[in-house]
Amino acid sequence: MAEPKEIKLFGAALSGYATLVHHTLRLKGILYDYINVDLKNKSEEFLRMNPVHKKVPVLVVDGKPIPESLKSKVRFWADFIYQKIVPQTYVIQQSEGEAQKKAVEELFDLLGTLEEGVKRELHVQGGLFINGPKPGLLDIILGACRTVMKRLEGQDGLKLLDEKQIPLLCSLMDAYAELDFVNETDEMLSQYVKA
Ligand SMILES: N[C@@H](CCC(=O)N[C@@H](CS)C(=O)NCC(=O)O)C(=O)O
Repeated sequence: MAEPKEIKLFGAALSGYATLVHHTLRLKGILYDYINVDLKNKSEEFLRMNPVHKKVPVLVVDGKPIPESLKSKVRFWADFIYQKIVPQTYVIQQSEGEAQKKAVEELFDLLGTLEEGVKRELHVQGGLFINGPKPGLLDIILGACRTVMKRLEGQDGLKLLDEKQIPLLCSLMDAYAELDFVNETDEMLSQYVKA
């Protein structure tokens, strides 16, 4: 498992937003270096990390800065999965023949867009999960989608998750599928799935 090597937090002593990040890291037992930023005289190093908003906190994981925008990016891609990918799996379920083929092609396009977006905007290099060694909100949403897509693959003999087309998403989803609670849930639910 690739653990992030270096975590830095740029904050300010009186920043409530930064305090929240300190608490979260400590609660999760994550070790980090703290850099206190003088908000009246921001260092070059800090400005390089958050050149747009120039605000603390900024979390830097293996050199990759994660300012507040992460929250909206996660929300954006979570919404993309909810609004586009999940409904598309229903279209596939409810169609057959040529129409189903076309629906599968459309799903491939959506998954390709998601793959690129996650790679470009979110994935911490080498991380088992999107944000590093532990699964986060988007991993949960993706992982839940995987369960549905795998069921559809088994039921309809389709190939929906192709490692060649979406290698990053497949590796993230496979890592998620190894987690105990995922398997427990699958096992519990499988009794309700019609053969
Ligand atoms: N929405 C941001 C708010 C961050 C923010 O407002 N930070 C303040 C300190 S509490 C800051 O860096 N102010 C410096 C400035 O605006 O120049 C977040 O959640 O991270």
